[in-house]
Amino acid sequence: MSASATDPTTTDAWARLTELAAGYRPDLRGALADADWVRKSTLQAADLHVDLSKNLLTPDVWRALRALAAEIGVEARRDAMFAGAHINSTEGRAVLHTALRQPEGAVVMADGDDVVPAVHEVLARVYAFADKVRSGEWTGATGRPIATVVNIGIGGSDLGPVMAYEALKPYRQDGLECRFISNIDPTDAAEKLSGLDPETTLFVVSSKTFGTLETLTNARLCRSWLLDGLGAGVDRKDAVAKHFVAVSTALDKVADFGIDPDNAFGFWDWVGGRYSVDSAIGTTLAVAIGPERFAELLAGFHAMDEHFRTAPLEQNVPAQMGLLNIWYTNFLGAHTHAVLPYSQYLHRFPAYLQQLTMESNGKGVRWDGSPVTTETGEVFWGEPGTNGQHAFYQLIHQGTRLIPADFIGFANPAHALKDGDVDVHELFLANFFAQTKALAFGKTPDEVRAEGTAERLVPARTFTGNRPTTSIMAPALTPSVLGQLIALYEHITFTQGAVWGIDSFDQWGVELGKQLALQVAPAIAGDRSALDAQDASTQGLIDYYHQHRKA
Ligand code: G6Q
Repeated sequence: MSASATDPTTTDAWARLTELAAGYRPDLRGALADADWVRKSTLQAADLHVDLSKNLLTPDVWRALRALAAEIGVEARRDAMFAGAHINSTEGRAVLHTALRQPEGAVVMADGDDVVPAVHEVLARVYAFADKVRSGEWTGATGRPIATVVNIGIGGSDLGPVMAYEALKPYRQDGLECRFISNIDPTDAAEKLSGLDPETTLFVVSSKTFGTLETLTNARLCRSWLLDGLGAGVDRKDAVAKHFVAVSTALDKVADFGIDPDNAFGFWDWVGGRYSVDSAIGTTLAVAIGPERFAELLAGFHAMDEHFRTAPLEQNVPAQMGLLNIWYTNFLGAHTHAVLPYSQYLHRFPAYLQQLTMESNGKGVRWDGSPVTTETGEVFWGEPGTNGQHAFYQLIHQGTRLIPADFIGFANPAHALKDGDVDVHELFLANFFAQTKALAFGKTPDEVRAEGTAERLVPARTFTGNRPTTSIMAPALTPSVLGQLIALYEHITFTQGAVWGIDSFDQWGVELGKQLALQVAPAIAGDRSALDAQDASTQGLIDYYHQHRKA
C-alpha cells in the first residue's frame, strides 16, 4: 500500500459524480417500468438475492461509482486485507477476520505465519467445550450439569453473540439457556442473574484485552455471586475452574483472574472486536446452537468473503452497496441509513450493525492522519418490520430527509406451517414488498384526488415517492445465511472506508471516555483533589449526585 491515502474528492470520478448529482432528477417510476433495468440491477451473492433496482441511480452513476473505486484502488486494498497486510495502520495490525472462516487446509499468512491451523485448533477446542456443556458432561462444582451459560462481555464481545443468539433461536438446544451481561449498570447483572441456580450456571468471560472495566467488574461480581451461592462447603478454586471459562487474546490476564488457562480460548490481535463473533468470542453461541450449526455460520461468512474477493465490481454486491452508500452520503446528502429486517429474530441486527458501521467508519481523519474532506460514516439504525411501519416509517415516506433503507426478508418462515394454519408469513412479506413499492412509487396528487379526497387534504395525503430501498432476500434465516448477511455488511463497511481512505479497523473514539471514567470515578468516590481537577459542569453533576444519593 502507498504511504498516503488518496483524497477521494480529488479524483476525476468524484468530479463526474458531482456533475451527475447536480443534474440528477430521480424517476423511480420510469426506471421500474424497464424490466431490463430491474434485471440488471438484481444480483446474487451466495444465497442472497439483492434487488438494487429501487435505488436512486442511473447507469451513468453506476459507471462513475465503479470508476471511483478503480481510481481509489478499492480492489487492491481489499486484496491487501485478505493477504494479511497491515491495513489497520494506526494500530499496526493485519485485518484478518476473513481468516477465521477459512476452511481447514487454506493458507493465510499473517506476519510470516499461516494462521489457519491455529484458527482450527481453537475452533476444535471451542467445539469440544460446547459438546461437553450440551451433553451434560461438563458439570459444575457440585456435579450438576449446566443449565445456563452467562456471557460477560461488552461491545464487540457482546453485540455479535447476542444478535446471533437471538437470530438463531430455532437452532438452540432446548433446556440450555444463554444470557448476556454487558452493561456496568449493576441492574444488568442483577437482572440477568435473577432466578439462576449457581450450581448449574457457567460464565464465559469474553474480552479481547481482558482489561475492560465493565467486563472485569461484572466478572468479579458474578464470581462473588457464584461463591456466595455455592456456600462455604465448596472449594473456591475448584468452583471458579468449573464455572468460569474465558475468551481473550490476553491469556496471562485470564490466569490472574483465577480462570484455568486450560479453560481459556484465544484469538489474535488481527481480529477487531466488532469483527469477532466468528472467533472464540462466539463460544456462548457455539454452546447454544452446537458445533455443526456454528460451522455452517462460518461457511456462510466464507461464501460471502469469496464473493467479495472474486466477483467483478459490476456483480459484486458488497462493493456495489458500499459504493451506493457513498453516492447517497456524499452526493445526495443522506445522513442516515435504515436497516429494516422483516424477521423478528433479527431484532438485534440493526444494533449490531450500528457498532460495525459507525465504529468502523465514524472517523474524521484518513489512515495516514490527513483530515477527510468529505462526510464519512452515516448513522445506521432500524427495527424489524412490521413494527417500524407503525412508528418511524412515516418520516421515511413523507419526511424531508433522504433515508436509504435496506429491507431484509426470507422466503420461508422460521416455523413450518401446520395443517389449517393461516399463512401469516405471506402477509408479512406482502408488507415488505408493499413498503418498498410505496416508497419508490409514492402517490401523486391526482391519484389522491381520484380516491375522492377533499382538496384541502390532498397535500397531506400525497407521497413524493423516489425514496430509495434495497431489497435483500434469502431462502430462510439459517446459520449460513446469517453468516452471509454479517459478512455482507462487513464488506460494505470496508468498501466505504476504502473510498474515504480511513482506517475502518481502529476505534480510538472509544478510548477517551474509558480514560476519563477512570479519572472521574475517584472524584465521585469523594477524593477532594480529583473533584477539584474536574471542570465546573462535571463538578456540578457530581455535586447533584452527592446531594441526591440516598445512604
Ligand atoms: C470493537 C471495539 C470494542 C470492544 C469492547 C470490548 O471493535 O474494540 O467494542 O469490543 O470495548 O473490548 P474487550 O473485548 O477487549 O473487552
